[in-house]
Parts: sequence; structure tokens; C-alpha cells
Amino acid sequence: MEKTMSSTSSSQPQMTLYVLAAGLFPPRVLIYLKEKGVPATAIRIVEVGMSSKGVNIERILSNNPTNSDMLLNRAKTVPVLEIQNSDWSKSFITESIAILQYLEEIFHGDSEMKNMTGDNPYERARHAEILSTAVEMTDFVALYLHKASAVFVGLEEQPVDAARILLERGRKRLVDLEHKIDEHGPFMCGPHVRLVDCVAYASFQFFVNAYGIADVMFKDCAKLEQWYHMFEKRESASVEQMPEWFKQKAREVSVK
Ligand SMILES: N[C@@H](CCC(=O)N[C@@H](CS)C(=O)NCC(=O)O)C(=O)O
Repeated sequence: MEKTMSSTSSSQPQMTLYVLAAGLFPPRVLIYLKEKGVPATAIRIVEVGMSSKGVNIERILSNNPTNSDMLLNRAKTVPVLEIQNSDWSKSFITESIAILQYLEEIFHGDSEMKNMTGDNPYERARHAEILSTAVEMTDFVALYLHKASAVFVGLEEQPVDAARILLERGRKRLVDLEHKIDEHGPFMCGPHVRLVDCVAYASFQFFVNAYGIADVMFKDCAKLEQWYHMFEKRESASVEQMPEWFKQKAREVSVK
């Protein structure tokens, strides 16, 4: 899938976003673009797909032969944002949170688009706090699944103790998140949708849909469960799903 575009305005650079739309991390950016209100013409989106070795990074490299050394060192994962500089060289951002922060700055001041981090220093600090808990939760739960799901049997070591510890850490971050999100919602930081909603929803929907661990994600977390079911009805939330063969294997989870 490849959607073409040119920049919305001459003040913004031309950008290409490489994704695996059904993965865990790229949907953070795809959901954010829709919630922010970035026109589909502002960023070219290229699906890299999977190869037998995992994410097909070759697709990015083949587009960027002159930058391949730098990309091989940095872009072992997606999403990757490629930025066309005014001197025709290219720059790359290879971490989802850094991509989101860059886009938030690039589109800052565009009155057609929402502010996605907060309206004053306190709101932005609260947002940063909840975001860092959501990111830590994602990393612990993702690693737990690498140690406990049948999808990774034979691909990496799966010590049961490691799975237990990672699950415990992930659960602790989930409970932290439950306590930190706004009492009245409907979004994590209150009445306005923020970047953290996009990041957290990408994780929740992936863990719930691909790995079937709603029981883990929502145990003692009623506010999070309510937030999730509110957010899943939004247009931005219709994300691509992993294939059935993956889900079937992924849902065999040994430690819960
Ligand atoms: N910390 C990175 C993680 C990105 C990541 O792991 N992406 C997955 C796809 S969802 C990937 O590319 N995996 C390939 C691999 O780990 O070899 C980010 O937030 O962008």
C-alpha cells in the first residue's frame, strides 16, 4: 500500500513514513496523524511489509541507496520518518516517540490542527508523565509476550522466570497508568484527545487483538477499560490487524 502526497505547505519538508501498519509501534503514528488532523496529502506513507527475516527494512533501503549505511545502523525497526532537506539530502528519525515529537513541532501553529500535548506547562508535564508510563508499560508487556507467547518459540530464549518478572513489571505500569489518567476522562488527560491516547491505544489494541490478553490489560483497571472501549469507536482506531495465523500462535501464552 502506498499513498502519495506532497507537502501541505511549502514551509513543511517533504516527508515519507515507512510503516508496518499491523505492527505494534507504527500505529502510534498512523493514529496520531488522523487525530491531529494532518491531511493525507502531507506525508507519503509506505508499507514495508514482512520478509522471512522480520520487518522488511530492505524496502526502505532500496528507496535510499545513498543513505543505506546510515540507515542500516539506525533503522532496524519501523516506523521510520524520512525527511527531504532543502539541499536534497535526507534525514531520518527512527523512533516512534521522536517521530511524534517532530511532527507535533512541524505542525505547531497550524490552526486547522489540534494541539496534542497540552495547553500550558502543567498540562504538558502531566501529558509527559502519562506518556512515559504508557511507553514503559508497552515495553514491559511486549517483552513479556516475547518470553511467553508461542509465536516466539525457537526464535528466542523463553525463561519462565523472565516472563513472570516482565509480566509483573508490565502489570505495575498498567496500575500506575490507571491511577494517573484523568478521573473524568473521556481521554487520558481529560476532555481533549492527546498524543498519549494514540500511543496507548496502539499498544492496547495490539495486545488485546493480536495476543488476546484483555484479562491482563484490564485487571483492576476499570478506567482504562472504559477509555479503551470509548477510543475503539473513533475513526482513527480502525487499524490493520495481524494475520489469523499470527493471532492463533500469539494467543498461546504460557505465563499469565
Ligand atoms: N522503539 C522503537 C521500536 C520499533 C519496533 O520494534 N518496531 C517493530 C515493528 S512494530 C519492528 O520493526 N521490529 C523488527 C525487529 O525488531 O527486528 C519505536 O518506538 O519506534
